Amino acid sequence: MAKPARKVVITCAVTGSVHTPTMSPHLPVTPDEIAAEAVAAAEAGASILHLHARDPKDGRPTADPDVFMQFLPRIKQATDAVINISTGGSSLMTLDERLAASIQAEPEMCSLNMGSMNFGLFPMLDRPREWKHDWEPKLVEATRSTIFKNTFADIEDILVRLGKGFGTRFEFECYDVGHLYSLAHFRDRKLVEPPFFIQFVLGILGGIGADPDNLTHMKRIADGLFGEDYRFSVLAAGRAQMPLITMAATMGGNVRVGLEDSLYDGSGLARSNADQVRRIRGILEALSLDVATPAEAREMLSLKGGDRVAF
Ligand code: KMH
Ligand code: ZN
Repeated sequence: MAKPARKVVITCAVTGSVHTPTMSPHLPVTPDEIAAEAVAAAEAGASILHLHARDPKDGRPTADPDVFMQFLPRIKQATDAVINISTGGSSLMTLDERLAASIQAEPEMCSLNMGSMNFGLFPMLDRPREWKHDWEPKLVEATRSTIFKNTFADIEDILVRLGKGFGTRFEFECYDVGHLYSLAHFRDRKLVEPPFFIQFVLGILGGIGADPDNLTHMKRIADGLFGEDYRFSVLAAGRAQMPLITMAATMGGNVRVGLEDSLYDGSGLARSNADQVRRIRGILEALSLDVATPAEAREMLSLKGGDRVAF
């Protein structure tokens, strides 16, 4: 019998903590904006919504669970999409701060960053601009001398508290080949169970570059380490986003879009997250690839279900 057609999971990362309000007027900041953008992205075809929170007053990244709780229930009520909460936050937050919202919300899915690293956003200061808020250039400059800390102890802590504690499963953020070996280490210690959902993160300064050879290399190494036990997805920073996620789809992978990863759509600024979802959806359809529904994504990734969360 012919194999059933492969479905492609579209994740949309709605706001993140990389970009700042001055960089795009379309970046959602308030709980109302984050909820509206997330719901529109799901309606456009995203089956996973990767979410960060921002301080409604000035758009700076926050990990405050009270802010998350102003949009998580609304998104859940309006869509069937899988809600995936960031545990990365920003490099200025402590691990406890980064985990607080997920511990309260017990979500189906969280991100899990697979290694400590430099995470350089400071080249964005090269372009002169009138900043709307003082915190923006300060936060971007701070990435020259701070470390995005994700030690083995931190990773184990997240796997135990969220994974074993609440049945939360993970988007394993792998920014370089070594991070795949770190995931294999936790697999060998039986702290994580397949199927693994591995996000190959390309183009962050401090991680592997956004080029096609690196994507094929990441996949080759992951194939050797995890065989049939994993699904991969790709996110690529900035203008590399669409070309590399298109390549990922043709290689059997899944895709991540959203203003967290790139502010662009075609030659200009993306006017919304949903625009990027529609853009990749059109590309997938032109390649005769079907988009996974939330139910199909849940089945592929063995998620616990949207009714087993605490919001
Ligand atoms: N900002 C991305 C490069 C997280 O939230 O935990 C990776 C990310 C990390 O989404
Ligand atoms: Zn994120």
